[in-house]
Amino acid sequence: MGKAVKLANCMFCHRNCGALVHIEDGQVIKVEADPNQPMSRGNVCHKLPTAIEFHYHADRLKHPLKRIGDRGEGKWERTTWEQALDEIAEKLSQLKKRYGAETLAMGRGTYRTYYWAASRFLNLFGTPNMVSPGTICFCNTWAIHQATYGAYAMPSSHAPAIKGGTHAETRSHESLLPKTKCVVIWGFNPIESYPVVWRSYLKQKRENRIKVITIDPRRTPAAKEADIWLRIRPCTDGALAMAWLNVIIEEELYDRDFVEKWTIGFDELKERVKNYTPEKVGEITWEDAGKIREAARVYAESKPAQLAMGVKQDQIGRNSTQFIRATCILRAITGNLDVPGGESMGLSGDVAKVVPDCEMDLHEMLPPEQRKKQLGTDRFRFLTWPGHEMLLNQTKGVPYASPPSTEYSCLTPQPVLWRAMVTGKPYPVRAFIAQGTNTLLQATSTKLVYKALKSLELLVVMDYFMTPTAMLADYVLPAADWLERPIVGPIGGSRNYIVAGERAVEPEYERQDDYYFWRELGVRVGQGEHWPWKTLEDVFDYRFKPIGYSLEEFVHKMRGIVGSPEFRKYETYGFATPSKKVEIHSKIFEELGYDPLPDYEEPADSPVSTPELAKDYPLILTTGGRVRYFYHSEFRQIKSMRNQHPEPLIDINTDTARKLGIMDGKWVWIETPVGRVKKKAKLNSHMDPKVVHTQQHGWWFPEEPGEEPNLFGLWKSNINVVLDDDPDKCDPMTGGWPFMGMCRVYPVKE
Ligand SMILES: Nc1nc2c(c(=O)[nH]1)N[C@H]1C(S)=C(S)[C@@H](COP(=O)(O)OP(=O)(O)OC[C@H]3O[C@@H](n4cnc5c(=O)[nH]c(N)nc54)[C@H](O)[C@@H]3O)O[C@H]1N2
Ligand SMILES: Nc1nc2c(c(=O)[nH]1)N[C@H]1C(S)=C(S)[C@@H](COP(=O)(O)OP(=O)(O)OC[C@H]3O[C@@H](n4cnc5c(=O)[nH]c(N)nc54)[C@H](O)[C@@H]3O)O[C@H]1N2
Ligand code: SF4
Ligand SMILES: [Mo]
Repeated sequence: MGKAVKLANCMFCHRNCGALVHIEDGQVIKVEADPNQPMSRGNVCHKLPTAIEFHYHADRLKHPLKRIGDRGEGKWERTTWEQALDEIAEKLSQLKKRYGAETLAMGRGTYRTYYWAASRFLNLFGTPNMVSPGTICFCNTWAIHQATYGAYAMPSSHAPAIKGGTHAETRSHESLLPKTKCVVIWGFNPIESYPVVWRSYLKQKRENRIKVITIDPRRTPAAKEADIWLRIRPCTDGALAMAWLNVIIEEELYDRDFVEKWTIGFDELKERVKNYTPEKVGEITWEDAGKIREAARVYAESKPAQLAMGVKQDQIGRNSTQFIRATCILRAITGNLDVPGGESMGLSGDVAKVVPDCEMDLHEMLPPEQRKKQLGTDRFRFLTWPGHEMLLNQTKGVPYASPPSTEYSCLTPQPVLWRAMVTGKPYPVRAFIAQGTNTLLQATSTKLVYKALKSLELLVVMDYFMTPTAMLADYVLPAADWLERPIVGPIGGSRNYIVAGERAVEPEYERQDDYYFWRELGVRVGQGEHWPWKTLEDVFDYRFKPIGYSLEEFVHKMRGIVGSPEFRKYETYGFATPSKKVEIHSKIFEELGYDPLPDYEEPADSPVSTPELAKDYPLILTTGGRVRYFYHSEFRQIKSMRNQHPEPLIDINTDTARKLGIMDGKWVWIETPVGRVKKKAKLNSHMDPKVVHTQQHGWWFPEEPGEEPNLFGLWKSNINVVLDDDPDKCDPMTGGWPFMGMCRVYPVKE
């Protein structure tokens, strides 16, 4: 077999950095950064070298498994793919006959695999119910950008090669920084979440090329480095954004020309923000009014500037959409939209020609009557079919704006799905397929999710490892990792580049890639004509055809393409919104029955909105700040990572801890009205005395027994066990649930 070096792309996270995979006699012997992949250019993170440990890990799933004991009992028999797929297809057809296609729901995770294939299957099958953390991570943001200015605003690029990734980093990348004067690091901690991005900020900052404003309740490295650090009360970001708008409008720091020509609703906004003086917002956010005012001025006066938004904007519950709307408007009225060094929009050149996800998903095949059945659309109308259809329509005829795909902006809100599963209302949901998601760990209200999954007639999980979620399944299917499949990303329309890597090795044992699953299942339920491509390689040959390449040629000749930066495209085409302008007053939101202007609302649980609750649960709890050694619930069994961070931690103010009898490094209970879990205390004098923060969500213990009731220690330290996803506490437009709440903390008695 000999030696080979394969040009692969990493998919431990959605940045898709280039990797050189050295193979000897069929074995992977070395994985290193590829200096020639144009997005990463050799700049990778510490996860890449763990690829071999991950790939050959003894606990990786090797064969399809079928449950033989009670659900959760941990009794399995080995089965074949053929048999598993036949049986799943048969069961789905039965359930469809009995309850309608909508009885099947699918859960996807954060981007790690090809979810358009799942959408394609679901749209053809006839169910509108896909759930995803996308509702509280990026997909909402993407859709809100689309509603406000018709396309997603990402970093403009004028460097020879773009570097970027999803989410916060796409709005803030180093290749833009040569012109950028100011970066606002908002609810974003890139040293842990995107180390590669952090390195570039730090460099620019240390060279005095950018000003940094950091908005975070914790003193993160970005807060330490910042010119201004605003330590706000969690979830009051919306109020802060309104105060910035107040200062920028009152002091006339906005781009008058742009506002007059290219926005609608400015005068209404001017009225609205009058209420939000820095003094008033200082009281709401627990931050100094003078600092709030100064930060707004620095942002508005350092042109061009970028808002590097982290995921927290998506996770504050009730006020999330309106807060994100306010940041969109900040960007627009300060003249930072679609300018070099600011944030550019849309796709260009060959990037725009590759067949996009929104074509691959076959959304047009889902009949109108099935769209109407999507759970939650009576209440959460924006990130579901009603809003999705409006977003699809408005992009028509605007070449740089790509229409959204179903798996991006058409998501059933999770809290509604769990309730439908448990109650059978408004209709029975009897089957769930989870792929690339650890449902029991990522979602809040874990007890409810558990009950929902236990109630099903069919639960299929496709994953790398046996997880707590997989323990409850009827079928557990072994997934191919990124060494075992071609990785091409991103062609969803959110980023103006595409990078491609080849399959480095054939899958070990009986692992298959996720595409195989959907195709084979599709063929078995009568969708055969819609799945012409046998392998992922065939799929990408098809998708690259418009630019004249096969996948193999693309990988070896191009490796990646970067759309040439084109700025102020709106001057030619207008914005892809109903009014062709930036919609400060949003017609889409108005038509959907929501407030067309941004505003602030207190979180459902807070010292202000629930003072009674605060008597018993006096501390504000915010969760999930990333730890570099893990990726959500992943890597807990990867020794080289786990050794660096063996146990779950909670950050707590030193004085608060002393008063509560809590010692550094000791176990504490974190209790809310919903339940309690334990973590180790990490004392910190910079935290607000009334705020605690639990690091990296998704804790389970693969070393512990998996069968019920233990489920790999699911109930012990998983913070989502104590958080509440009551729809009344969610964002009213998207159904986004809060990853925050109120709690009390006390020592665990040995
Ligand atoms: N409390 C709290 N909870 C949070 C957050 C928070 O900040 N606080 N953050 C939320 C956010 S932003 C997100 S994005 C979600 C993430 O939620 P998820 O994306 O569901 O993340 P994981 O829990 O890691 O589950 C992913 C599972 O998929 C498997 N997997 C990985 N890659 C593949 C693949 O290619 N194919 C298949 N079949 N399986 C694969 C992994 O082994 C793992 O078991 O969590 C959310 N949960
Ligand atoms: N190592 C690692 N990297 C990851 C992931 C991972 O699980 N592990 N997940 C990936 C994914 S899918 C995502 S979405 C990104 C997320 O990565 P980031 O966007 O960086 O998000 P977090 O690390 O959750 O939180 C960022 C900061 O927000 C602060 N914060 C908490 N509450 C609030 C609040 O109410 N307001 C404000 N302004 N700040 C607040 C926290 O203290 C924290 O420092 O990371 C990606 N990268
Ligand atoms: S940043 Fe993401 S894609 Fe790049 S090496 Fe690290 S885990 Fe892999
Ligand atoms: Mo995320």
